[in-house]
Amino acid sequence: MSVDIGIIGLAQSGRTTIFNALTRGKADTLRSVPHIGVAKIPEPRLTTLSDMLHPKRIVPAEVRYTDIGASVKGMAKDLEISGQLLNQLSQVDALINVVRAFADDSIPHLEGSVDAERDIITINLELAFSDLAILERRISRIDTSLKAAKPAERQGLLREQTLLKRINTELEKEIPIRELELTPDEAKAITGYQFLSAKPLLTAVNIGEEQLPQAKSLETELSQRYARRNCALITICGKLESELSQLDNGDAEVFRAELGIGESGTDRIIQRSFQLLGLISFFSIASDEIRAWPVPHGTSAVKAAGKIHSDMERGFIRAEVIGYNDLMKSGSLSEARKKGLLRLEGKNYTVQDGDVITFLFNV
Ligand SMILES: Nc1nc2c(ncn2[C@@H]2O[C@H](COP(=O)(O)OP(=O)(O)OP(=O)(O)O)[C@@H](O)[C@H]2O)c(=O)[nH]1
Ligand SMILES: [Mg+2]
Repeated sequence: MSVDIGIIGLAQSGRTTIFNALTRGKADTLRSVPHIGVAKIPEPRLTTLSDMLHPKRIVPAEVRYTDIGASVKGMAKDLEISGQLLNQLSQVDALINVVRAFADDSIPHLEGSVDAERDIITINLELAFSDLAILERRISRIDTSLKAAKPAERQGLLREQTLLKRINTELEKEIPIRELELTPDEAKAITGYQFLSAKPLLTAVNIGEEQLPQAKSLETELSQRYARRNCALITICGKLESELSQLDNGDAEVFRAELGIGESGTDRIIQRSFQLLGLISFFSIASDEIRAWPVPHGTSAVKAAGKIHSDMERGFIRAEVIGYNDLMKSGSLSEARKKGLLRLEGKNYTVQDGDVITFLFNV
């Protein structure tokens, strides 16, 4: 599975700048076209594992970022933009909304002033409008279908319509779908619609360098107001991070230390989006390669094998599993084996974050 994240926001909010920071890219900020790039998910456990097992290669998990290119403002009204945009947006697993907080008189704001909270609300409304338009169409289409429906079909249609109407009512009260309590069946019934307000959302407040001393307090304050279920908020200095992303890690760290910013802002964005998606990592060790794989919480061993190769899923026999911490305590795989810490697990074993797994399979 590749993880796909869409970067949205108002015009000139810094989307392409943050896209460049995340992907270590050099996309031209002057051109408002879609950009696609890949970022490696920072995973310190890969380094420790590699120090212990000395593989030839280590392969981190990846996230794919799409800088949508167009502003989502007015998306629901402008049908021509909305068709294309919706197509792109509906395919991503999560959204990052870039909101401008940096001050710069040479870069005029669409609304005449810089006001991050206003823009957060605007974007949330845009996502809700887009979903409301889809809901309205679908609800009336069900009305039409019901007239000609056979008794056997009626029940399913009515159930779907009741659910859609309930969602519609909540959205009209400005409650996004990601905040609703849906049963697994209900959630499944609406996945096909790819509602935008149902996607996990990370709001990235793009601050200027001069705001760095307040980054933490601003983040806490805005998070209290806007971070909810499946929705988080962080502050990031996009311009600085995009410059640092062009340096090698050692040099970037020296600069960070000088500026008094500890953790890398891009690492934080990547990790937070990973958490928002409910993903965990397991590690495979095979043919001199250690590799991190992102899977949703609750993934079974056989499905995890399928992430690596469909043959592994089909011919699955067993998984040889050890938790990351157990392996670290043992000091080596052979020591862990001696101590009986390597477990043999079957198809239905639920993979845990940090599991180090070797799959045994038939081809
Ligand atoms: N001063 C300052 N300028 C920034 C910052 N972040 C981005 N910018 C500038 O703001 C302008 C817009 O940034 P972009 O990354 O192109 O924003 P965008 O949302 O992709 O813009 P469009 O795609 O053109 O709508 C560029 O000139 C950036 O250099 C920042 O933190 N401080
Ligand atoms: Mg751009």
